Amino acid sequence: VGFDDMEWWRGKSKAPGRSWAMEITPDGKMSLYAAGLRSPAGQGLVDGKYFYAENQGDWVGSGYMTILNKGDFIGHPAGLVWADKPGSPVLARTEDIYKRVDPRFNQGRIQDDDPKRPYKTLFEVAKEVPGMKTPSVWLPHSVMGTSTSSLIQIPNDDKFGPFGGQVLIGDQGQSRLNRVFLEQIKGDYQGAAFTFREGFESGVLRLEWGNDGSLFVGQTNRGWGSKGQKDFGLERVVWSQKTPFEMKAVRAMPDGFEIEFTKPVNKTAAADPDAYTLTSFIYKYHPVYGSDVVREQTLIADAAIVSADGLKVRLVVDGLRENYIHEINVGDKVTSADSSHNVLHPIAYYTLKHIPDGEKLNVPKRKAKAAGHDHSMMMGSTTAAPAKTAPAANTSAGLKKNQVDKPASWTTIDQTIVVGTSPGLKFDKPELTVKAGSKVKLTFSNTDDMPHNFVVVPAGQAIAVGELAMKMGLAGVKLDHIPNTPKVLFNTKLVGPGSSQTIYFVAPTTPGKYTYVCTVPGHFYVMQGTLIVGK
Ligand SMILES: [Cu+2]
Repeated sequence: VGFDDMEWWRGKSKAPGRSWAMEITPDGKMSLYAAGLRSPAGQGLVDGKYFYAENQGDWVGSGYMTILNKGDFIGHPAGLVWADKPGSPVLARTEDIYKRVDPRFNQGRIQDDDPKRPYKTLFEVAKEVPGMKTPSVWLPHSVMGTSTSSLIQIPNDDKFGPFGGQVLIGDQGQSRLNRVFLEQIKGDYQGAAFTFREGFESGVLRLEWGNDGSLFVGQTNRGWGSKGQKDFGLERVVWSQKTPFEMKAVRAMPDGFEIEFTKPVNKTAAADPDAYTLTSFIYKYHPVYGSDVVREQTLIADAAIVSADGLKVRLVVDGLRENYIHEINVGDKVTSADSSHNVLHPIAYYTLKHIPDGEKLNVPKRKAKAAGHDHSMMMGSTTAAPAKTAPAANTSAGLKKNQVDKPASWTTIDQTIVVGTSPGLKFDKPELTVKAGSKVKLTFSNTDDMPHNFVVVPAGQAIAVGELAMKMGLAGVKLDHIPNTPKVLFNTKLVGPGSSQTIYFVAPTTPGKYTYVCTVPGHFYVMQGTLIVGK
């Protein structure tokens, strides 16, 4: 789609075929192929079929990759103005969408700021509109990336390791590669997304195989910030010939999932259904930018049945929901057979468009896990060891870490600080100074084009806290990427572009250097500053 000055985030199609995929025959004839594309930055063939990759924005709750067949309408309605032109294979019409979702709500605002507003999901609207499709595999926003780019199929040989036939997909904003396993259920593609490799030097944009089976990764952050701080980059991914301990594939089953690992698991550890955490969720379908995660539900694994060779675990799961994304987290309890390794990337996101037919295993249902196994407790358990950090001044003063109201007992404020952002994952001030034990009012104002938070931690702990935030997976998005650890002294929430939040805190009573950091996955490596606590 195109953007203009009139509420720029509402994408428009002002030229014939804009927001469409076009088909061009070998003899040069071009025709309309499929509609509803918002901001594709990658396309390619997977097993000879046409797939493309989409970016989050208006009408698109999160990035994804999907098959696109002739006549499909995949969701962004701007291009439907051309749907009744001669030769159009698309049956959906603008009115089909606009009578179900008001295209003008939230006038003047880029994000939906009313959590009580009724909404529909993409799959609910798609069920009612002819030819409207939902994506094959969602790539959950801010967890698996922010700006989906190229996709490329791994050749079906052993030159690139154990993932032949699967798909690699780049992310520009988070400078990473994700991996997607696809399968066909009821004639439709769906599957699971995993993290493959992070830490590229700039924004990952273009992928191409070398003759030797290595992968060339072309990168830029021109016009759009990236976690990798270089303006451009060209790197090569070469298989080390060592097989990582990973989830190779996740397949849908009539009663759950089957996880295939690259190496045999420790059978005792992998047979414990409590070793797996499952959550399902989806996004809103609406004309404003992106979407919160909605309708989140925790699922119970009733059984985890390990195959004789130790390579597969059949997870019997209660409460699967068709059309929802299922987060499957194998955590750190499932280990390799010799218990030497945890799963390198323990979280999979499976887009369950269809639950396959077939026989279900006769497994008794288990009750909800007892307290101590829920999300927040699990995050807490990672820091259950006695904390070496001194208790936060805020805690001892009876304030919250995210104290947004001026404490009633405060008659004065000793210091008022405003800190902002600069492009390229930076705070606008590299250093702030406060007096030990003083009462501080701090406003974090985000003028960047992506969300950030402001978190104060002891010196040297920024990356450790960031890595804890990364392990939160989907819960991280809900909890503003703030892990439950005493290492977080005080913090703002996740502040969106153009927004701000003011917090109140009592500065640490121990003078010295502290660090403020944005704990958004990827940002925390570089987006840091020094808080000097003076006497
Ligand atoms: Cu940030």
